[in-house]
Amino acid sequence: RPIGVFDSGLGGLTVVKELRKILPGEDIIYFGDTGRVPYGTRSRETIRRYAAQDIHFLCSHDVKMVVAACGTVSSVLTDKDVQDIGVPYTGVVRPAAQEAASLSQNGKIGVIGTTATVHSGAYGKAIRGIRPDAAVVGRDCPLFVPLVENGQVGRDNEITRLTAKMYLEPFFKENIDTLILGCTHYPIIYDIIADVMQYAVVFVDPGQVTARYVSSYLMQNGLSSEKAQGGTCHYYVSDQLDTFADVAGIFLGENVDGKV
Ligand code: DGN
Repeated sequence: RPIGVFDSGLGGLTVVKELRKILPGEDIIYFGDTGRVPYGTRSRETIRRYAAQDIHFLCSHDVKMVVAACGTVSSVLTDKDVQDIGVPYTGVVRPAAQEAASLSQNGKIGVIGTTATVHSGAYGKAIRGIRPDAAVVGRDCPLFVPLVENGQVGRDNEITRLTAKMYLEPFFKENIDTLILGCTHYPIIYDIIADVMQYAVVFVDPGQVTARYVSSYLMQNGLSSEKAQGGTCHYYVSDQLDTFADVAGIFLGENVDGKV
């Protein structure tokens, strides 16, 4: 049975990329809600309703685990929302919060993400649940998603660099030592973010940490083994099939022609 992964659009493919590195023998079904992206600017109720439909779609493909590869969805869904889906579920917030809580020396942790993610306070809650002394500072960076989707990436990109300075420089006053890249799109502009932060913090990429979590969960529960012989990946989108290959390439870092 495949692992089911979904996102509001194609950003969640950054998580698929990490999963495929760490679990190359596993089959994956990906659903990107490209017809309704972005979720990050929508209300909590709307995001929960959309996510329930996305999960339902994946479960109809008999997946063995559901991964919400989206900072926004992971921040907004409650335990109750996912308790009846019938297969194990993880978002990206808990694994990333765990990692940040253990990596931070001074307990001052920054989180960047969409407006919905930051306003939900989910990272702060998850981190303080593990480390009550932690101080979590969130900042939404709504321009990063459209910049990445419009190809304004690459270390020398002046527009994205200026935008990053506007969003990130205030963190210097806060004395954070750890920064969570709390949105699927941010690993794509990691070089710029790290330059602006002068490499003075430890970065947590929720996609990477979540892929490690999924791998150990499946292994520990006998749902995966080193000998898995699959490795297929099927992609489903709710709209814009014609631009899928181009946009997916940004996030996967490889050509996906012919696999949709
Ligand atoms: N995938 C979303 C996230 O990680 O928050 C970003 C895209 C969006 O819905 N705004």
